Amino acid sequence: MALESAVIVKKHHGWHEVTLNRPERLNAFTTAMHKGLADAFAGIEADASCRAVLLTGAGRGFCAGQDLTERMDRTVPVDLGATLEATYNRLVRTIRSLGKPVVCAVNGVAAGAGANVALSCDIVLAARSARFIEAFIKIGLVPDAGGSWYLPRLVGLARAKAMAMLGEPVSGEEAAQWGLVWKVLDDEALMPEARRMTAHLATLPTQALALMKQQFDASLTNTLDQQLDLERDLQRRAGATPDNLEGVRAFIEKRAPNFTGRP
Ligand code: T3D
Repeated sequence: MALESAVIVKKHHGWHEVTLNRPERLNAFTTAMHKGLADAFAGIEADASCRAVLLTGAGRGFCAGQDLTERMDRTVPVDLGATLEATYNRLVRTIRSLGKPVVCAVNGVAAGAGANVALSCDIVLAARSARFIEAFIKIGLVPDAGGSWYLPRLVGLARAKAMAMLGEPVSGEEAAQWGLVWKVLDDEALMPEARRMTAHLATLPTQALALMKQQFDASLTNTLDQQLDLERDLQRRAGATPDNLEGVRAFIEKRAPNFTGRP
């Protein structure tokens, strides 16, 4: 019997849907899943016809973080710094630097690194039944996969620290109220809306979206002066794309634009 793949990539017209696929373990990350994700994102990066990505989980959970059964063997010393660098840090950097928007549909519980990988995506939608759990403290660890960077910026230090220190679940509803995610949706509405949104993003000016990713990431540490300089430089690049001209022409000609996403 063929083994089911830990990551499934479904290609749609203009966009790819990436599904974490270990539902019996709430899609907890294994070495095989990290390899599957690295391959999936490498393929997406190389495929110019793919202009947007949707990340979600199979079954009732989004992702329960690291598969703890892989961390039971202590007969050799474990260096979690080394595993982070090779897996989660690489994944988060890949998502953030990908020149295409990544939508995340948090379809259920998102715990530990599972929550923080979700927060690494560009637009996060949560099902009403979703739970975000910074579960690290329950096993004596600290937030990783970018969580200690995203959380204070998204929800403020008070909520970030309490989420990390208490490890209590934050509901989809609270996550939307707090600004942790873009929107909360009824469970049955989540995937149709996530797919509609990703397909729509795939028709937008891809280069401008890629530049926006750079712009907003830099804004989190830049001064206003630095950000004004960056806006000047990135607008110069956006203004040189065919999609800028197409957008202006379409407006003047009172028709829908046909963006190609080309540089
Ligand atoms: O190690 C490194 O590389 C460092 C990086 C670490 C990153 C991290 O993510 S550390 C944090 C790891 N994650 C956790 O500590 C979360 C552990 N899971 C839970 O606390 C709970 O499962 C949830 C709150 C996420 C969900 O609870 P619930 O009641 O909805 O489901 P459940 O019954 O606990 O889980 C369902 C099954 O999935 C269950 O298996 P079973 O009993 O049906 O055979 C459970 O053991 C399994 N499962 C859930 N999470 C994990 C897991 N198996 C392995 N690893 C998991 N993380």
